[in-house]
Amino acid sequence: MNPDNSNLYFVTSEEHSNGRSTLEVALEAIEAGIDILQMREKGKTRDELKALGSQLLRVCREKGVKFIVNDDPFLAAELDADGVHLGQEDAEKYTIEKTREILGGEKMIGLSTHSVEQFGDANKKDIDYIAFGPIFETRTKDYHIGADNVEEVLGTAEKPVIFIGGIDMKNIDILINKGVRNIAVIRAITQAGDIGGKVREFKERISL
Ligand code: TZP
Ligand code: MG
Repeated sequence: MNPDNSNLYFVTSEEHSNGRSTLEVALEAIEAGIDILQMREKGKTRDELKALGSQLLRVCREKGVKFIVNDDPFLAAELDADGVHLGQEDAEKYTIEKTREILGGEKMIGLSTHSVEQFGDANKKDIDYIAFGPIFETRTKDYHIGADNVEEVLGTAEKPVIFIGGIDMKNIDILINKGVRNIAVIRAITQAGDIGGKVREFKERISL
């Protein structure tokens, strides 16, 4: 991730893709200009994730899109992904130190945070970016934390912060007006009728 630029971070989810495959959705999103893709498929087996991951990685590499694997540093290493994204529980299970050993120094480690306190802890860790959210209502979590702490988080951040959770065209200006330039999105892209068009719309808004 380029810390000086805006980044559109797309998180896959076949179960929220209106019957389309993640590969199909991802190909359109990559073609249209996402910056980072995270493979996050809770319903797939490890073998399925390996097969899908190697296809996604190939297309991401061709287009200069960073490819991140959710949850599993070993799978990220096997696939030679650009990094891994850990939730708070994953980080407890593997630890950041062990994840770094598994992946090597050049790869990215991202960590999810859900409060200002967790964000403060993450800020001191040997990780490459921090995800903060869910900001707005989302299908994936049963709570959301709102946008009130966004400026504080941005003001104290020592690494790139990616805001996530329920972000769509109707609420993105709330974040943009607070200085946000990195956003992560699932449904606003996976459920768009015109995936490429939606990606370009998001890119335009965060690039202003
Ligand atoms: N972590 C916090 S919110 C979220 C994750 C994985 C889901 C975001 O999905 P959507 O559809 O963009 O609300
Ligand atoms: Mg996880």
